[in-house]
Amino acid sequence: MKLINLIMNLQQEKKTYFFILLSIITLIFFSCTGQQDQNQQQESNTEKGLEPVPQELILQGNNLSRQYCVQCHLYTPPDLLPKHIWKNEVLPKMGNYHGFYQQKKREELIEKGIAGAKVLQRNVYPEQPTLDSAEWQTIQAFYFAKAPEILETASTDDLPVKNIFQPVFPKGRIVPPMTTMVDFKEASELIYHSDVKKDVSVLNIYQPSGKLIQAIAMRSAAAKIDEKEDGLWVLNMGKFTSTDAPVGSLSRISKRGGASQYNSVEVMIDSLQRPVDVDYADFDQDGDEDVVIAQFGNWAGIMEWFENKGDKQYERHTLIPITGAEEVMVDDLNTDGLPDILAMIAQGEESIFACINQGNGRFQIRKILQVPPTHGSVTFEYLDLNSDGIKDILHVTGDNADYEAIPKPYHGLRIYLGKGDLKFEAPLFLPQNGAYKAIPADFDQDGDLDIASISFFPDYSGQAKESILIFENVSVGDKLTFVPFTLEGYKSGRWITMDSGDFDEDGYPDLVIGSFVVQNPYGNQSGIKKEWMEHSPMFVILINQWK
Ligand SMILES: [Ca+2]
Ligand SMILES: [Ca+2]
Ligand SMILES: [Ca+2]
Ligand SMILES: [Ca+2]
Repeated sequence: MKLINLIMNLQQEKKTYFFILLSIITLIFFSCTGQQDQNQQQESNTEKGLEPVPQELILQGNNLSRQYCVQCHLYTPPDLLPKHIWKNEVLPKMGNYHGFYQQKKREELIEKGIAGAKVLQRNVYPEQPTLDSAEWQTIQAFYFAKAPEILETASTDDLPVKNIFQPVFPKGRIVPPMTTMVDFKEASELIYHSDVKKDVSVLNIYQPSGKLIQAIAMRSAAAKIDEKEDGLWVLNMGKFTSTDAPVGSLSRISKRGGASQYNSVEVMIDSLQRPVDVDYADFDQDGDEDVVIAQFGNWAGIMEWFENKGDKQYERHTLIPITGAEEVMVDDLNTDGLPDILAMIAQGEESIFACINQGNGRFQIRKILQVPPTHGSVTFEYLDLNSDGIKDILHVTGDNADYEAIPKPYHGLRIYLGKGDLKFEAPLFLPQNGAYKAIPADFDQDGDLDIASISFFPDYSGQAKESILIFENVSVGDKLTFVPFTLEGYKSGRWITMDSGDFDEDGYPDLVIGSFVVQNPYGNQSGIKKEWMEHSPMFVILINQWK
Protein backbone atom coordinates (compact mmCIF):
# COMPACT_ATOMS: atom_id res chain seq x y z
CA MET A 1 0.00 0.00 0.00
CA LYS A 2 1.25 3.43 -0.85
CA LEU A 3 0.32 6.56 1.03
CA ILE A 4 1.42 9.78 -0.48
CA ASN A 5 0.77 13.30 0.47
CA LEU A 6 -1.83 14.64 -1.81
CA ILE A 7 -1.93 18.36 -1.76
CA MET A 8 -0.39 20.31 -4.57
CA ASN A 9 -0.35 23.94 -5.39
CA LEU A 10 -1.89 24.46 -8.77
CA GLN A 11 0.03 27.64 -9.43
CA GLN A 12 3.18 25.62 -9.31
CA GLU A 13 6.39 26.23 -11.10
CA LYS A 14 6.48 25.81 -14.81
CA LYS A 15 7.69 22.28 -14.98
CA THR A 16 9.87 21.46 -17.87
CA TYR A 17 7.72 19.37 -20.04
CA PHE A 18 9.03 16.50 -21.98
CA PHE A 19 8.26 16.21 -25.58
CA ILE A 20 5.80 13.68 -26.48
CA LEU A 21 5.29 11.25 -29.20
CA LEU A 22 1.58 11.40 -28.62
CA SER A 23 0.79 7.88 -28.55
CA ILE A 24 -2.24 7.20 -26.57
CA ILE A 25 -2.61 6.54 -30.06
CA THR A 26 -1.07 4.79 -32.89
CA LEU A 27 2.07 3.70 -34.49
CA ILE A 28 1.17 2.00 -37.60
CA PHE A 29 1.66 -1.55 -38.54
CA PHE A 30 0.85 -1.94 -42.09
CA SER A 31 -1.48 -2.55 -44.39
CA CYS A 32 -3.23 -4.43 -46.80
CA THR A 33 -6.96 -5.33 -47.91
CA GLY A 34 -8.01 -3.74 -50.90
CA GLN A 35 -11.22 -3.17 -52.51
CA GLN A 36 -9.48 -0.97 -54.95
CA ASP A 37 -9.94 -1.60 -58.60
CA GLN A 38 -6.48 -1.52 -60.00
CA ASN A 39 -7.79 -0.57 -63.41
CA GLN A 40 -8.86 2.71 -61.93
CA GLN A 41 -5.42 3.48 -60.63
CA GLN A 42 -3.65 6.17 -62.46
CA GLU A 43 -0.81 5.17 -64.63
CA SER A 44 1.30 8.17 -63.74
CA ASN A 45 4.00 7.90 -61.26
CA THR A 46 7.54 7.66 -62.08
CA GLU A 47 9.91 9.54 -59.92
CA LYS A 48 11.44 12.39 -61.77
CA GLY A 49 14.46 11.24 -63.70
CA LEU A 50 13.88 7.55 -63.00
CA GLU A 51 12.80 4.84 -65.36
CA PRO A 52 9.08 4.00 -65.25
CA VAL A 53 8.29 0.92 -63.19
CA PRO A 54 7.39 -1.90 -65.60
CA GLN A 55 3.72 -2.82 -65.56
CA GLU A 56 4.56 -6.44 -64.83
CA LEU A 57 6.43 -5.46 -61.68
CA ILE A 58 3.50 -3.32 -60.53
CA LEU A 59 1.09 -6.21 -60.96
CA GLN A 60 3.45 -8.50 -59.11
CA GLY A 61 3.89 -5.97 -56.28
CA ASN A 62 0.13 -5.54 -56.01
CA ASN A 63 -0.36 -9.29 -55.67
CA LEU A 64 2.45 -9.66 -53.15
CA SER A 65 1.17 -6.77 -51.03
CA ARG A 66 -2.26 -8.41 -50.86
CA GLN A 67 -0.62 -11.63 -49.82
CA TYR A 68 1.73 -10.34 -47.09
CA CYS A 69 0.35 -7.08 -45.69
CA VAL A 70 -2.96 -8.63 -44.61
CA GLN A 71 -1.11 -10.96 -42.28
CA CYS A 72 -0.96 -8.12 -39.74
CA HIS A 73 -3.73 -5.66 -40.60
CA LEU A 74 -6.40 -4.63 -43.08
CA TYR A 75 -5.11 -4.06 -46.61
CA THR A 76 -3.94 -0.51 -47.14
CA PRO A 77 -3.77 0.41 -50.82
CA PRO A 78 -1.11 2.91 -51.98
CA ASP A 79 -3.61 5.74 -52.43
CA LEU A 80 -4.19 6.10 -48.67
CA LEU A 81 -0.87 7.90 -48.17
CA PRO A 82 1.29 10.27 -50.22
CA LYS A 83 4.39 8.82 -51.81
CA HIS A 84 6.94 10.56 -49.57
CA ILE A 85 5.34 9.12 -46.42
CA TRP A 86 5.30 5.60 -47.84
CA LYS A 87 8.91 6.04 -48.82
CA ASN A 88 10.42 7.78 -45.82
CA GLU A 89 8.26 6.51 -42.97
CA VAL A 90 5.83 3.70 -43.47
CA LEU A 91 7.56 1.22 -45.78
CA PRO A 92 10.85 1.34 -43.82
CA LYS A 93 8.80 0.58 -40.65
CA MET A 94 6.96 -2.23 -42.39
CA GLY A 95 10.33 -3.55 -43.48
CA ASN A 96 11.34 -3.69 -39.82
CA TYR A 97 8.42 -6.02 -39.06
CA HIS A 98 9.67 -8.32 -41.80
CA GLY A 99 13.25 -8.30 -40.58
CA PHE A 100 14.68 -5.61 -42.91
CA TYR A 101 16.54 -2.88 -41.01
CA GLN A 102 17.58 0.05 -43.18
CA GLN A 103 17.05 3.28 -41.19
CA LYS A 104 17.81 1.83 -37.77
CA LYS A 105 19.51 -1.25 -36.43
CA ARG A 106 17.28 -3.90 -34.87
CA GLU A 107 18.71 -3.36 -31.40
CA GLU A 108 17.91 0.35 -31.57
CA LEU A 109 14.22 -0.46 -31.98
CA ILE A 110 13.88 -2.62 -28.88
CA GLU A 111 13.57 -1.12 -25.42
CA LYS A 112 15.88 -2.23 -22.65
CA GLY A 113 14.79 -4.39 -19.72
CA ILE A 114 11.40 -5.98 -19.18
CA ALA A 115 9.71 -3.84 -21.85
CA GLY A 116 12.15 -5.10 -24.48
CA ALA A 117 11.71 -8.67 -23.25
CA LYS A 118 7.99 -8.39 -23.97
CA VAL A 119 8.73 -7.14 -27.48
CA LEU A 120 11.16 -10.01 -28.09
CA GLN A 121 8.57 -12.48 -26.81
CA ARG A 122 6.09 -11.24 -29.42
CA ASN A 123 8.79 -11.41 -32.09
CA VAL A 124 7.85 -7.93 -33.33
CA TYR A 125 11.24 -7.48 -34.98
CA PRO A 126 12.43 -10.77 -36.51
CA GLU A 127 16.15 -11.42 -36.49
CA GLN A 128 16.05 -12.79 -40.03
CA PRO A 129 13.91 -11.56 -42.93
CA THR A 130 10.51 -13.24 -43.06
CA LEU A 131 10.02 -12.28 -46.67
CA ASP A 132 12.15 -12.78 -49.75
CA SER A 133 14.26 -9.67 -50.29
CA ALA A 134 13.34 -9.42 -53.99
CA GLU A 135 9.63 -9.72 -53.11
CA TRP A 136 9.97 -6.93 -50.57
CA GLN A 137 11.64 -4.73 -53.21
CA THR A 138 8.76 -5.48 -55.58
CA ILE A 139 6.12 -4.53 -52.98
CA GLN A 140 7.92 -1.25 -52.35
CA ALA A 141 8.21 -0.52 -56.08
CA PHE A 142 4.45 -1.02 -56.39
CA TYR A 143 3.75 1.48 -53.56
CA PHE A 144 6.21 4.05 -54.96
CA ALA A 145 4.66 3.73 -58.39
CA LYS A 146 1.04 3.93 -57.34
CA ALA A 147 0.98 6.35 -54.39
CA PRO A 148 -0.28 9.90 -55.03
CA GLU A 149 1.94 12.95 -54.44
CA ILE A 150 -0.57 14.43 -51.97
CA LEU A 151 -3.95 13.52 -50.49
CA GLU A 152 -6.76 15.86 -51.41
CA THR A 153 -9.20 16.95 -48.68
CA ALA A 154 -12.25 19.16 -49.03
CA SER A 155 -12.04 22.74 -47.74
CA THR A 156 -14.02 23.53 -44.60
CA ASP A 157 -13.39 27.30 -44.67
CA ASP A 158 -17.07 28.04 -45.22
CA LEU A 159 -18.34 26.14 -42.18
CA PRO A 160 -20.66 28.37 -40.14
CA VAL A 161 -19.43 29.59 -36.73
CA LYS A 162 -22.12 29.66 -34.05
CA ASN A 163 -22.20 31.19 -30.62
CA ILE A 164 -24.41 28.77 -28.75
CA PHE A 165 -22.14 27.62 -25.91
CA GLN A 166 -21.05 30.02 -23.16
CA PRO A 167 -17.42 29.30 -22.14
CA VAL A 168 -16.49 29.02 -18.46
CA PHE A 169 -12.79 28.82 -17.65
CA PRO A 170 -11.43 26.94 -14.62
CA LYS A 171 -9.52 28.78 -11.92
CA GLY A 172 -5.77 28.22 -12.17
CA ARG A 173 -3.70 27.17 -15.13
CA ILE A 174 -0.99 24.57 -15.54
CA VAL A 175 1.68 25.71 -17.98
CA PRO A 176 1.70 24.36 -20.57
CA PRO A 177 -1.66 22.57 -20.53
CA MET A 178 -1.18 18.85 -21.23
CA THR A 179 -4.59 17.42 -20.44
CA THR A 180 -5.05 13.66 -20.47
CA MET A 181 -8.61 13.49 -19.10
CA VAL A 182 -11.73 15.57 -18.48
CA ASP A 183 -14.62 13.65 -16.97
CA PHE A 184 -17.94 14.91 -15.58
CA LYS A 185 -19.70 12.66 -13.08
CA GLU A 186 -23.43 13.08 -12.74
CA ALA A 187 -23.60 11.54 -9.27
CA SER A 188 -21.25 14.04 -7.64
CA GLU A 189 -21.72 16.82 -10.21
CA LEU A 190 -17.95 17.20 -10.35
CA ILE A 191 -15.45 17.50 -13.20
CA TYR A 192 -12.20 15.53 -12.93
CA HIS A 193 -9.20 16.78 -14.88
CA SER A 194 -5.74 15.29 -15.23
CA ASP A 195 -2.57 16.81 -16.67
CA VAL A 196 0.65 14.96 -17.49
CA LYS A 197 4.12 16.17 -16.55
CA LYS A 198 7.34 14.27 -16.31
CA ASP A 199 7.73 13.72 -12.58
CA VAL A 200 4.47 14.66 -10.91
CA SER A 201 1.13 14.72 -12.66
CA VAL A 202 -1.98 16.28 -11.22
CA LEU A 203 -5.56 15.12 -10.76
CA ASN A 204 -7.85 18.12 -10.24
CA ILE A 205 -11.40 18.08 -8.98
CA TYR A 206 -13.59 21.00 -10.09
CA GLN A 207 -17.15 22.13 -9.75
CA PRO A 208 -18.78 22.93 -13.12
CA SER A 209 -18.66 26.60 -12.05
CA GLY A 210 -14.87 26.39 -12.53
CA LYS A 211 -14.11 26.33 -8.78
CA LEU A 212 -11.24 24.04 -7.77
CA ILE A 213 -12.17 21.61 -4.96
CA GLN A 214 -8.92 19.68 -4.65
CA ALA A 215 -5.67 19.13 -6.55
CA ILE A 216 -4.05 15.74 -6.07
CA ALA A 217 -0.44 15.04 -6.99
CA MET A 218 0.10 11.65 -8.59
CA ARG A 219 3.09 9.75 -9.92
CA SER A 220 1.55 9.61 -13.37
CA ALA A 221 -1.36 11.05 -15.30
CA ALA A 222 -4.88 9.67 -15.05
CA ALA A 223 -6.56 8.23 -18.13
CA LYS A 224 -9.84 7.21 -16.48
CA ILE A 225 -11.63 7.75 -13.19
CA ASP A 226 -14.66 6.11 -11.59
CA GLU A 227 -16.50 7.15 -8.45
CA LYS A 228 -17.25 4.13 -6.26
CA GLU A 229 -18.57 3.68 -2.72
CA ASP A 230 -15.06 3.12 -1.37
CA GLY A 231 -13.43 6.04 -3.17
CA LEU A 232 -12.16 7.13 -6.56
CA TRP A 233 -10.69 4.42 -8.76
CA VAL A 234 -8.04 6.02 -10.94
CA LEU A 235 -6.24 4.47 -13.89
CA ASN A 236 -2.69 5.85 -13.95
CA MET A 237 -0.84 5.48 -17.22
CA GLY A 238 2.60 5.08 -15.66
CA LYS A 239 4.35 6.58 -18.67
CA PHE A 240 2.66 8.74 -21.25
CA THR A 241 5.32 8.24 -23.91
CA SER A 242 5.44 5.04 -25.93
CA THR A 243 6.67 2.11 -23.88
CA ASP A 244 5.94 -1.49 -23.09
CA ALA A 245 7.24 -1.07 -19.54
CA PRO A 246 4.62 -2.33 -17.06
CA VAL A 247 4.64 0.75 -14.83
CA GLY A 248 0.96 1.79 -14.92
CA SER A 249 -1.54 1.05 -12.18
CA LEU A 250 -5.14 1.12 -11.03
CA SER A 251 -5.37 2.97 -7.74
CA ARG A 252 -8.03 3.76 -5.19
CA ILE A 253 -8.04 7.23 -3.67
CA SER A 254 -9.98 7.63 -0.46
CA LYS A 255 -10.67 9.92 2.50
CA ARG A 256 -9.14 8.40 5.62
CA GLY A 257 -9.77 9.28 9.25
CA GLY A 258 -12.87 11.32 8.56
CA ALA A 259 -11.01 13.79 6.37
CA SER A 260 -13.08 16.11 4.18
CA GLN A 261 -10.58 15.77 1.34
CA TYR A 262 -8.93 12.80 -0.31
CA ASN A 263 -5.75 11.91 1.54
CA SER A 264 -4.82 8.33 0.66
CA VAL A 265 -3.76 6.42 -2.44
CA GLU A 266 -3.68 2.64 -2.56
CA VAL A 267 -2.55 0.65 -5.60
CA MET A 268 -5.10 -2.06 -6.38
CA ILE A 269 -3.57 -3.47 -9.59
CA ASP A 270 -0.01 -2.75 -10.69
CA SER A 271 2.33 -3.75 -13.54
CA LEU A 272 0.05 -2.42 -16.25
CA GLN A 273 1.51 -1.57 -19.68
CA ARG A 274 0.47 1.99 -20.31
CA PRO A 275 -3.19 1.46 -19.38
CA VAL A 276 -5.61 3.88 -21.03
CA ASP A 277 -9.11 2.57 -20.28
CA VAL A 278 -10.89 0.45 -17.68
CA ASP A 279 -14.37 -0.86 -16.97
CA TYR A 280 -15.93 -3.00 -14.27
CA ALA A 281 -18.43 -5.88 -14.01
CA ASP A 282 -18.87 -9.21 -12.30
CA PHE A 283 -17.71 -11.21 -15.32
CA ASP A 284 -17.56 -14.59 -13.56
CA GLN A 285 -20.85 -14.06 -11.72
CA ASP A 286 -19.42 -14.90 -8.29
CA GLY A 287 -20.76 -11.79 -6.59
CA ASP A 288 -17.68 -9.53 -6.68
CA GLU A 289 -16.66 -6.87 -9.17
CA ASP A 290 -13.97 -7.77 -11.71
CA VAL A 291 -12.01 -5.38 -13.91
CA VAL A 292 -11.12 -5.14 -17.61
CA ILE A 293 -8.20 -2.91 -18.63
CA ALA A 294 -7.01 -1.75 -22.06
CA GLN A 295 -3.22 -1.55 -21.98
CA PHE A 296 -1.99 0.28 -25.04
CA GLY A 297 1.68 -0.51 -24.47
CA ASN A 298 3.75 0.14 -27.55
CA TRP A 299 4.60 -3.08 -29.39
CA ALA A 300 3.40 -5.52 -26.75
CA GLY A 301 0.19 -4.01 -25.34
CA ILE A 302 -2.72 -6.22 -24.30
CA MET A 303 -6.41 -6.34 -23.33
CA GLU A 304 -6.79 -8.24 -20.06
CA TRP A 305 -9.47 -8.87 -17.51
CA PHE A 306 -8.70 -9.18 -13.82
CA GLU A 307 -10.61 -11.71 -11.75
CA ASN A 308 -11.37 -10.47 -8.26
CA LYS A 309 -10.06 -13.11 -5.85
CA GLY A 310 -11.02 -11.16 -2.74
CA ASP A 311 -8.72 -9.41 -0.24
CA LYS A 312 -7.58 -6.97 -2.95
CA GLN A 313 -6.05 -9.75 -5.03
CA TYR A 314 -6.68 -10.05 -8.76
CA GLU A 315 -5.80 -12.80 -11.22
CA ARG A 316 -4.92 -11.71 -14.76
CA HIS A 317 -6.57 -13.25 -17.82
CA THR A 318 -5.72 -12.43 -21.43
CA LEU A 319 -8.63 -11.28 -23.56
CA ILE A 320 -6.91 -9.97 -26.71
CA PRO A 321 -3.09 -10.22 -26.95
CA ILE A 322 -2.73 -7.52 -29.58
CA THR A 323 -0.85 -4.29 -28.98
CA GLY A 324 -2.64 -0.92 -29.01
CA ALA A 325 -5.58 -1.79 -26.72
CA GLU A 326 -7.21 1.59 -26.42
CA GLU A 327 -10.83 1.56 -25.32
CA VAL A 328 -13.06 -0.87 -23.48
CA MET A 329 -16.74 -0.87 -22.59
CA VAL A 330 -18.92 -3.37 -20.72
CA ASP A 331 -22.37 -4.10 -22.14
CA ASP A 332 -24.67 -7.10 -22.34
CA LEU A 333 -24.18 -7.39 -26.08
CA ASN A 334 -26.30 -10.50 -26.64
CA THR A 335 -28.84 -9.77 -23.86
CA ASP A 336 -28.29 -13.07 -22.06
CA GLY A 337 -27.76 -11.38 -18.70
CA LEU A 338 -23.96 -11.89 -18.67
CA PRO A 339 -21.73 -8.80 -19.00
CA ASP A 340 -19.82 -8.77 -22.30
CA ILE A 341 -17.04 -6.45 -23.48
CA LEU A 342 -16.52 -4.22 -26.49
CA ALA A 343 -12.81 -3.63 -27.04
CA MET A 344 -11.05 -1.35 -29.48
CA ILE A 345 -7.47 -2.02 -30.56
CA ALA A 346 -5.57 0.70 -32.45
CA GLN A 347 -1.88 0.60 -33.43
CA GLY A 348 -2.38 -0.94 -36.86
CA GLU A 349 -4.99 -3.52 -35.88
CA GLU A 350 -7.69 -0.79 -35.89
CA SER A 351 -10.53 -3.10 -34.92
CA ILE A 352 -13.43 -3.29 -32.52
CA PHE A 353 -13.94 -6.72 -30.97
CA ALA A 354 -16.92 -8.17 -29.14
CA CYS A 355 -15.88 -10.40 -26.23
CA ILE A 356 -18.95 -12.51 -25.51
CA ASN A 357 -19.13 -13.88 -21.97
CA GLN A 358 -19.66 -17.65 -22.04
CA GLY A 359 -20.02 -17.89 -18.26
CA ASN A 360 -17.32 -18.98 -15.77
CA GLY A 361 -15.11 -16.15 -16.96
CA ARG A 362 -14.64 -17.49 -20.48
CA PHE A 363 -15.06 -15.20 -23.47
CA GLN A 364 -15.60 -15.79 -27.17
CA ILE A 365 -13.84 -13.08 -29.18
CA ARG A 366 -15.40 -11.77 -32.39
CA LYS A 367 -14.04 -8.99 -34.60
CA ILE A 368 -16.96 -6.77 -35.54
CA LEU A 369 -15.30 -4.03 -37.55
CA GLN A 370 -11.88 -3.03 -38.87
CA VAL A 371 -10.38 -0.11 -40.79
CA PRO A 372 -6.91 0.26 -42.37
CA PRO A 373 -4.00 1.34 -40.13
CA THR A 374 -3.79 4.73 -41.84
CA HIS A 375 -7.14 5.69 -40.29
CA GLY A 376 -5.86 5.92 -36.69
CA SER A 377 -8.69 4.74 -34.41
CA VAL A 378 -8.99 6.83 -31.27
CA THR A 379 -12.38 6.33 -29.58
CA PHE A 380 -15.83 4.81 -30.09
CA GLU A 381 -19.32 4.98 -28.60
CA TYR A 382 -21.95 2.24 -28.50
CA LEU A 383 -25.51 3.52 -28.33
CA ASP A 384 -28.73 3.72 -30.32
CA LEU A 385 -28.04 6.72 -32.55
CA ASN A 386 -31.13 6.48 -34.78
CA SER A 387 -33.62 5.42 -32.08
CA ASP A 388 -34.67 2.17 -33.77
CA GLY A 389 -34.14 0.15 -30.60
CA ILE A 390 -30.81 -1.39 -31.75
CA LYS A 391 -27.47 -0.04 -30.55
CA ASP A 392 -25.09 1.40 -33.13
CA ILE A 393 -21.34 2.13 -33.16
CA LEU A 394 -19.85 5.60 -33.58
CA HIS A 395 -16.19 5.04 -34.49
CA VAL A 396 -13.77 7.98 -34.42
CA THR A 397 -10.57 7.85 -36.50
CA GLY A 398 -8.12 10.74 -36.71
CA ASP A 399 -4.84 9.91 -35.07
CA ASN A 400 -1.97 11.43 -36.99
CA ALA A 401 0.96 11.14 -34.58
CA ASP A 402 3.01 8.43 -36.23
CA TYR A 403 4.76 10.41 -38.91
CA GLU A 404 4.43 13.83 -40.49
CA ALA A 405 0.79 14.83 -39.88
CA ILE A 406 -1.21 15.50 -43.02
CA PRO A 407 -4.91 16.03 -43.76
CA LYS A 408 -6.53 12.69 -44.53
CA PRO A 409 -9.84 12.53 -46.38
CA TYR A 410 -10.79 9.32 -44.54
CA HIS A 411 -10.38 10.82 -41.06
CA GLY A 412 -13.64 11.41 -39.26
CA LEU A 413 -16.68 9.74 -37.74
CA ARG A 414 -18.25 6.52 -38.96
CA ILE A 415 -21.71 5.52 -37.83
CA TYR A 416 -22.31 1.79 -38.14
CA LEU A 417 -26.05 1.25 -37.69
CA GLY A 418 -26.85 -1.97 -35.87
CA LYS A 419 -28.94 -4.61 -37.59
CA GLY A 420 -29.12 -6.90 -34.56
CA ASP A 421 -26.95 -9.88 -33.54
CA LEU A 422 -23.86 -7.61 -33.58
CA LYS A 423 -24.12 -7.09 -37.32
CA PHE A 424 -23.84 -3.60 -38.75
CA GLU A 425 -24.63 -1.74 -41.95
CA ALA A 426 -21.92 -0.12 -44.06
CA PRO A 427 -20.99 3.08 -42.23
CA LEU A 428 -22.24 6.61 -42.72
CA PHE A 429 -19.08 8.74 -42.91
CA LEU A 430 -18.81 12.27 -41.50
CA PRO A 431 -15.38 13.69 -42.47
CA GLN A 432 -13.26 15.56 -39.92
CA ASN A 433 -9.48 15.68 -40.18
CA GLY A 434 -7.82 14.52 -36.99
CA ALA A 435 -11.07 13.53 -35.25
CA TYR A 436 -10.36 12.42 -31.68
CA LYS A 437 -13.52 12.13 -29.62
CA ALA A 438 -17.20 12.38 -30.50
CA ILE A 439 -20.15 12.47 -28.11
CA PRO A 440 -23.75 12.01 -29.20
CA ALA A 441 -26.33 14.02 -27.23
CA ASP A 442 -29.49 15.92 -28.03
CA PHE A 443 -27.84 19.33 -27.83
CA ASP A 444 -30.81 21.26 -29.28
CA GLN A 445 -33.42 19.20 -27.37
CA ASP A 446 -35.50 18.47 -30.46
CA GLY A 447 -35.72 14.74 -29.78
CA ASP A 448 -32.82 13.38 -31.89
CA LEU A 449 -29.14 12.82 -31.15
CA ASP A 450 -26.66 15.38 -32.43
CA ILE A 451 -22.90 14.84 -32.18
CA ALA A 452 -20.15 17.02 -30.71
CA SER A 453 -16.72 16.12 -32.07
CA ILE A 454 -13.22 17.46 -31.44
CA SER A 455 -10.09 17.19 -33.57
CA PHE A 456 -6.50 17.06 -32.33
CA PHE A 457 -5.08 17.16 -35.86
CA PRO A 458 -6.93 19.71 -37.95
CA ASP A 459 -4.94 21.57 -40.59
CA TYR A 460 -4.49 24.86 -38.71
CA SER A 461 -3.50 26.78 -41.83
CA GLY A 462 -6.74 26.18 -43.68
CA GLN A 463 -9.17 23.92 -41.88
CA ALA A 464 -8.90 24.95 -38.24
CA LYS A 465 -12.68 25.11 -37.92
CA GLU A 466 -12.56 21.33 -37.69
CA SER A 467 -11.07 21.75 -34.18
CA ILE A 468 -14.57 21.38 -32.83
CA LEU A 469 -17.67 20.48 -34.78
CA ILE A 470 -21.27 20.15 -33.78
CA PHE A 471 -23.08 17.82 -36.18
CA GLU A 472 -26.72 18.84 -35.94
CA ASN A 473 -29.09 15.96 -36.64
CA VAL A 474 -31.45 17.09 -39.40
CA SER A 475 -32.65 13.60 -40.39
CA VAL A 476 -35.98 13.25 -42.10
CA GLY A 477 -37.55 9.80 -41.99
CA ASP A 478 -35.09 6.89 -41.84
CA LYS A 479 -32.19 8.65 -43.51
CA LEU A 480 -29.61 9.82 -40.96
CA THR A 481 -28.38 13.28 -41.94
CA PHE A 482 -26.08 15.67 -40.07
CA VAL A 483 -25.05 19.26 -40.80
CA PRO A 484 -21.80 20.46 -39.17
CA PHE A 485 -20.91 23.87 -37.77
CA THR A 486 -18.16 25.09 -35.46
CA LEU A 487 -18.17 27.14 -32.25
CA GLU A 488 -16.67 30.52 -31.45
CA GLY A 489 -13.23 30.18 -29.89
CA TYR A 490 -12.68 26.89 -31.73
CA LYS A 491 -8.90 27.29 -31.81
CA SER A 492 -8.30 28.81 -28.38
CA GLY A 493 -6.81 25.45 -27.36
CA ARG A 494 -5.76 22.20 -28.97
CA TRP A 495 -8.54 19.80 -28.10
CA ILE A 496 -7.65 16.26 -27.18
CA THR A 497 -10.42 15.05 -24.87
CA MET A 498 -14.04 15.86 -24.09
CA ASP A 499 -16.98 14.94 -21.91
CA SER A 500 -20.62 15.95 -21.76
CA GLY A 501 -23.30 16.30 -19.11
CA ASP A 502 -25.97 18.71 -18.00
CA PHE A 503 -23.76 20.80 -15.71
CA ASP A 504 -26.32 23.53 -14.98
CA GLU A 505 -29.34 21.19 -14.90
CA ASP A 506 -31.37 23.09 -17.48
CA GLY A 507 -32.03 19.99 -19.59
CA TYR A 508 -29.54 20.98 -22.31
CA PRO A 509 -26.32 18.87 -22.49
CA ASP A 510 -23.16 20.91 -21.87
CA LEU A 511 -19.55 20.10 -22.79
CA VAL A 512 -16.10 20.16 -21.24
CA ILE A 513 -13.09 19.98 -23.57
CA GLY A 514 -9.43 19.57 -22.59
CA SER A 515 -6.38 21.07 -24.29
CA PHE A 516 -2.92 19.60 -24.90
CA VAL A 517 -0.56 22.06 -26.51
CA VAL A 518 3.08 20.97 -26.59
CA GLN A 519 3.06 18.98 -29.79
CA ASN A 520 3.69 21.00 -32.96
CA PRO A 521 0.56 21.48 -35.03
CA TYR A 522 0.81 21.04 -38.77
CA GLY A 523 -0.13 23.60 -41.36
CA ASN A 524 0.66 26.22 -38.75
CA GLN A 525 1.34 29.54 -40.44
CA SER A 526 0.18 31.84 -37.71
CA GLY A 527 2.15 31.31 -34.49
CA ILE A 528 -0.77 29.40 -33.06
CA LYS A 529 1.40 27.20 -30.86
CA LYS A 530 2.95 30.22 -29.16
CA GLU A 531 -0.55 31.56 -28.58
CA TRP A 532 -1.60 28.29 -26.94
CA MET A 533 1.51 28.09 -24.78
CA GLU A 534 0.67 31.54 -23.42
CA HIS A 535 -3.10 31.47 -23.33
CA SER A 536 -4.71 28.06 -23.90
CA PRO A 537 -6.86 27.02 -20.95
CA MET A 538 -6.29 23.56 -19.43
CA PHE A 539 -9.90 22.93 -20.31
CA VAL A 540 -13.01 24.91 -21.01
CA ILE A 541 -16.55 24.27 -19.80
CA LEU A 542 -19.12 25.06 -22.49
CA ILE A 543 -22.60 25.81 -21.19
CA ASN A 544 -25.26 25.09 -23.78
CA GLN A 545 -27.36 28.16 -24.67
CA TRP A 546 -29.14 26.54 -27.65
CA LYS A 547 -32.61 27.59 -26.61
CA1 LIG B 1 -16.46 -11.60 -10.01
CA1 LIG C 1 -29.87 2.02 -33.90
CA1 LIG D 1 -31.13 17.08 -31.66
CA1 LIG E 1 -27.12 22.44 -19.60
